[in-house]
Amino acid sequence: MSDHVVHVLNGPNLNLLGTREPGVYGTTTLADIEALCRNAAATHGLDVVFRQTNHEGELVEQIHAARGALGIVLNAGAYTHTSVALRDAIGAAGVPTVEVHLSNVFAREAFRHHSYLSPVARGVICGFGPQSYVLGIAALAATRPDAA
Ligand code: CA2
Repeated sequence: MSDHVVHVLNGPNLNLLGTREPGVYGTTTLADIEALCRNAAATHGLDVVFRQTNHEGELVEQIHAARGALGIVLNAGAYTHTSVALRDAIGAAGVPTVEVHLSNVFAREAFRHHSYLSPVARGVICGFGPQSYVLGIAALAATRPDAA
């Protein structure tokens, strides 16, 4: 079984973290976030599958591939605000999904205030920088079926 595994999935442009726009997204790289996620998961006895893609259909495939996992921590990037396909994939996969964002999307442009994913997400965490991912993993661990 893969019910001790959390899939941390990242969408478009997040591979550029730490190299561009540090004023908005900080100086932490995606590799740094992967290390944070692996450490956080280990404290809960969980393993991590960590992936990034710039392609919407690939992200759909990665969500499908998470079937049977404990959960998904998903930063879909800009697809959050545009993608019915990702929303349908989350619904179809039936895996608890925490939508995360580095920035506080509600403090930014109006087009970032709407998410196609939030209605099918288990919950949403935004605005805490890389800690949004750590909090997402903690939320899945705290609400897993065998949690006290
Ligand atoms: O705050 C977040 O995590 C976002 O998901 C980031 C997305 C943005 O479209 C969402 O509204 C909020 C953008 C990710 C782009 O990442 C970059 C990193 C470095 C340089 C440029 C973009």
